[in-house]
Amino acid sequence: MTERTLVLVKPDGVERGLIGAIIARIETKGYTVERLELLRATPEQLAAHYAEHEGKPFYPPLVEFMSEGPLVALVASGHGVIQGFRSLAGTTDPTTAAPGTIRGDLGRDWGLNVQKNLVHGSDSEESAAREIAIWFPEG
Ligand code: RTP
Ligand code: MG
Repeated sequence: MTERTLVLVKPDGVERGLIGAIIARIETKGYTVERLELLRATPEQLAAHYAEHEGKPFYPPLVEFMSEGPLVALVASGHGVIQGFRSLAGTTDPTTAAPGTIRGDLGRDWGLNVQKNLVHGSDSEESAAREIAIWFPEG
């Protein structure tokens, strides 16, 4: 069965005009974009999406950052896309994310108390199913 993952181009990526560059990396890797929407996250969506991080010091600034402008939610598909997109995205901190990755090539430290790191990708099949339902509730 073809795997699906939930990708977010976070508000920093939209603001910097990197939607196209990020989607191009997904497509040139060979994955298929199945759903795509530019939207403003609701507090309910962010609380559900980041439930695992509630209570951590970076949670309040993270939710604030994710609310500050529109983001792109998309579903990408292909064999191995969950791990494949995480690999394309690079590690969480853009300062040290490997060159060649989205975060490593396009991101950096902006001196803020949250890591503005351009993208999110689901980290497991369970997360992907849960997160796709949050951002594409109509199915
Ligand atoms: P994501 O969930 O967004 O794909 O990123 P991730 O798995 O690499 O990182 P995770 O640990 O799940 O953290 C979620 C997001 O929170 C922000 N963060 N900031 N110490 C910090 O400043 C800090 N730690 C995490 C990042 O935006 C991270 O992507
Ligand atoms: Mg994560």
